[in-house]
Amino acid sequence: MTDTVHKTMGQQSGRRSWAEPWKIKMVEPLTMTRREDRERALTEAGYNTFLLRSDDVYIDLLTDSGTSAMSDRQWAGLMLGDEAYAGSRNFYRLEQAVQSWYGYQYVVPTHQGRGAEHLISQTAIRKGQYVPGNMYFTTTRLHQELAGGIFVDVIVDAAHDPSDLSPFKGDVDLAKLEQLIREQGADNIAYVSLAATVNMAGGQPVSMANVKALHELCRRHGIKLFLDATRLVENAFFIQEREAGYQDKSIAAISREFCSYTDGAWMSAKKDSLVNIGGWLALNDWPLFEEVRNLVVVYEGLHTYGGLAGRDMEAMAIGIEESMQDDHVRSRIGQVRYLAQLLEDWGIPMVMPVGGHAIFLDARRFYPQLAQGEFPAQTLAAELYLDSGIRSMERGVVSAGRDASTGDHHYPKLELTRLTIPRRVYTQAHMDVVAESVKAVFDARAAARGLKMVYEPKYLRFFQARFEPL
Ligand code: P71
Repeated sequence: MTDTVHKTMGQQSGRRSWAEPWKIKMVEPLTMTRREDRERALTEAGYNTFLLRSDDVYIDLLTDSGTSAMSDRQWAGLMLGDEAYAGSRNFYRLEQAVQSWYGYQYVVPTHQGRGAEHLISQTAIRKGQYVPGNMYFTTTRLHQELAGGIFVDVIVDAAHDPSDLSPFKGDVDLAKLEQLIREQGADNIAYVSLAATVNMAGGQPVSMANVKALHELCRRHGIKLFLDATRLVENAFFIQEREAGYQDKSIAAISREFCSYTDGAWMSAKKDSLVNIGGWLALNDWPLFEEVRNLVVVYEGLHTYGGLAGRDMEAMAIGIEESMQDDHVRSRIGQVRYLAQLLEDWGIPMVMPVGGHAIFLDARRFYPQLAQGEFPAQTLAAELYLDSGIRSMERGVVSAGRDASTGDHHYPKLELTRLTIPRRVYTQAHMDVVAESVKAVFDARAAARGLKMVYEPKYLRFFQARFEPL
């Protein structure tokens, strides 16, 4: 007998516990790995977590992209796939879902987000035009650059500071945008590229006030505003929580209002929309859409399937509806916050406030002894894997790549390691194991020595680069 009185996590925090609005119907066994196996696997993978086999991973927090669990309704939807080459009924279901939940008029499916980024970049950017955005995303910026565009970061300064507690660190700095318009002229701006939430800033939201003001500014100058809607419902949650006047509005209503201030959107449905593959591009402007609809047949497939099977479009249509439910979003972000709370209490350095889809550990503060060129965030991802078999992702100097004109590394202010939480996949007990591993790696931080890059591919180098310990 011990005299310890155990308490639930809710009781420890002086609140009633909450739980997910679903129960588990099917389970997938995980590989339990041993330290010596992990050492071998990581060496074979060139110290790059993208090159690990998932069989060598215990808890996979590489990404929330395509890794979420579908519902029984979505799985049932797969059986309703109409695998016609043209005019599949599932396309019309998807089109209707995008029209009613996001509010755009014209829709093409794409195989995933970057397929849609390719189409919008190729049709809406003229060579040499500027594309201002609220911080870069890797694939988004690359497609803009491949189309001849010049990306300019116009996010608020607070986004680059991991300890700035502003509630809307995804906002566009309107003064920065106005200055760009003044200097370059509205005609030299292809469109404004707005992401909600901002992945590379730590999943930070954009306020409704900001998108509204941005809409007004763009309208005055005749510039289009396009939205990366990949994690919009998570953004809507933060608006509901933090912005005056939105507490009683639903996630669905907030999302729809947000979209109403934009001229179109691209989507990686592998995130918010709870599918393993899929995306779309939607516009309100018919002439531009006509170009997109023509180009999609070159790169993705006919405009009524865009690289997807009918069943994928059905699962996406159902996923869109599920993703917009308040209880779902609350529990999804609640789980991210549960992990964050433990880490915060233990003094682990990370981006604050915590965003919607992930914890971003601050590798600079983990490893002050490492220069950025010794890849602190890549080192932290490697150490976490060695400690417990948890897979995370580098989001620092490796991800930032090289400057297209000078060939030097981009040295981003943020040097982060992302613990990304798939939706509806892991339990609170998994989160406890993750928290304890991060703590163990933090306690051993003084021993870290850093890495050197020994192989570097030309595009999106972080996927395939190889490293060796220093
Ligand atoms: C994520 C991903 C997937 C990814 C992409 C590149 C490097 C590593 C991992 C993808 C996004 C995203 C946003 C805001 C567009 C895409 C591309 N994110 N916009 O976070 O987060 O979508 O992957 O479906 O092509 O792990 P796609």
